[in-house]
Amino acid sequence: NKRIKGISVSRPFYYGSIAYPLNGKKASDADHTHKWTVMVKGLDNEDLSYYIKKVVFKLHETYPNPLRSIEQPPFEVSETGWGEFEIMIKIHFQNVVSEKPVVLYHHLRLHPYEDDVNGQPWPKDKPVMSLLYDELVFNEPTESLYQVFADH
Ligand code: SLL
Repeated sequence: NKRIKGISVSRPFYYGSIAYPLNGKKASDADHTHKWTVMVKGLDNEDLSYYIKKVVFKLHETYPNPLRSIEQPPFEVSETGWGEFEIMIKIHFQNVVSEKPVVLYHHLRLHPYEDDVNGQPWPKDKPVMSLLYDELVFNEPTESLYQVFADH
């Protein structure tokens, strides 16, 4: 599987979280205040599975089975809870990519940092989103990866 010297290819994606206040709605646990989802997703909901094999999310150890391995899209985990913490996100690539996994860290946000832009308090039922745009860059891709990307 020969590599192509001197070039790199890249793919855009989003990663992060969205959290909804439960506002007293029943959760599995009475002290849970939010429902949240942490995710790795494509732009315009592009299916990323042609180059991503699985995504492992490492949650806080207060969660049962904190290592959550998601083997097909959507690459996301939804939970309820009461606290913010750092989530480790490990992206494993399909064999054709011939690259080691990439590790990202995301701070799960449940609470808005500031009041609304108008100086109004953040509405109690408004979700809090922390979604970041990034690009996965592959230097000197294999010829087969180059072909897979050319076909998508
Ligand atoms: C904090 N350092 O104290 C953080 C830890 C952990 C949040 C937050 C677990 C819920 C469950 C949960 O929400 N953990 O036990 O099911 O803010």
